[in-house]
Amino acid sequence: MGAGQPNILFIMSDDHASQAISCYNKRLIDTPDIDRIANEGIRFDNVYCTNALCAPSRATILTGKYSHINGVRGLSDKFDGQQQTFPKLLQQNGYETAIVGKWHLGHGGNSDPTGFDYWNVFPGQGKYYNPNMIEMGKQMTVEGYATDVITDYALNWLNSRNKEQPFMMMVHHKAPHRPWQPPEKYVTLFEDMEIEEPVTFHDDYQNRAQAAMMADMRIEDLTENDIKGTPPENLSLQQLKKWKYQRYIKDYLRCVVSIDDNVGRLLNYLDEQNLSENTVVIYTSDQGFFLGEHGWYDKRFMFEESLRMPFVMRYPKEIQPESTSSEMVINNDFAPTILDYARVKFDKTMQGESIRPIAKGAAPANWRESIYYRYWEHLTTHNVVAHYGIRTDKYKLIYYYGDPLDVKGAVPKKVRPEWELFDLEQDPLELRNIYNDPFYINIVKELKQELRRLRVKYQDTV
Ligand SMILES: [Ca+2]
Repeated sequence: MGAGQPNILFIMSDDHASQAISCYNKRLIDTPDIDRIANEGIRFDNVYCTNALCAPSRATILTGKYSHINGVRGLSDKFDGQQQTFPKLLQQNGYETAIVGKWHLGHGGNSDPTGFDYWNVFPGQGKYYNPNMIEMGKQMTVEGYATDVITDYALNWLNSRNKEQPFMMMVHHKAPHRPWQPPEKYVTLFEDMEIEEPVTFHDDYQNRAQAAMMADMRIEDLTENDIKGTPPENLSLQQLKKWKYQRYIKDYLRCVVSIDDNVGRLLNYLDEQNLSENTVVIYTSDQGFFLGEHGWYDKRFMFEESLRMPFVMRYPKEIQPESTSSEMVINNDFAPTILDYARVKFDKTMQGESIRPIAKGAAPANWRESIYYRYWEHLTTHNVVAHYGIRTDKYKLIYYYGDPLDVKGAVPKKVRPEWELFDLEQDPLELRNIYNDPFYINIVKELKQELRRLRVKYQDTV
């Protein structure tokens, strides 16, 4: 193995909110295998995606760059695989590389996975049952449940890899993405219990920008396909919402239990092969998700539940067990971090920093104190207004600029621009927009200055 380069196992699920991982929050579910990574390594508590949507987050993770630089601002944009990515750099520097599962960055032309010695991915969103897969360009249908199938292929590849080289494998689950279809063995799990609703379940969207009221992602609007059944007749709107929530959250959690099982399979394999010591294991999700908070499902907004990504990492050689960090991390940091562990240099056009020193125990001097976010897909599915903003440890300032700009797929309709400010200490649930409160005039001024600085720094001044 070249110059002490560790193996890297990057496991990412789709739409897995940290509220549904027990090392972050014990309210909903027990996830012993994901927790094991945190217990034997580090749990990062403030990791944020910079555009809370599947394809954009994936493009940012591969390139270390913001959406407007890597070209994937929304779901209609295809990824240009000719650009620099961390898997390519690893491949050029002694690693054998692979990706299995969800790709979701387009296919054909320049959009097939590049930088991988082996790839076997779903076309588009992928299916839960008997999924179609494209293995190195060849289409096939595989019998089984997606999360198990992906892990099977991952284990097969690990077994057949070239053991003279370090490996980097990305295992990308479709679950627990909509339509939340669980494996057959778990379809009745949680059936006899009532899952507690989140405290903001009955949010009425008052005292906020119109964007929240406009959004079309309320629990009561979940379709029969989503909840796999027909609601009882004569329910009031409130009763219907509560009924649908139980159906929704239970299926979501059933999918998560299966992910956790399959994370366990990979961890066990590393143990059996004596690979645990020399492998960096990461578990994350492409962004967070609303699990009934604010009365919603889905993501897109810069609000905490969708902005926040789970991120746990284990590397016994460097990371103390049961470590935690509250430093602000963004998904642009993943590529520089992995390259840092692999001892591979990268050019500074990547818009992130390595968090390896933080995981080792000390944040570099002048570590960031604010993060920049931008959601570009104006008024598409779920009718969310495009916005950008800044989050510090105490405040969040969001600007709904109300213009579709030239983003592919965006609806060409302008809406009234609006600002939102939340005091995250006083109002962690983000229920009260205080942008117009005179008490915060100076805070707003400072945050706008910092927002401008970040927009210039990241070359996003449109
Ligand atoms: Ca996603």
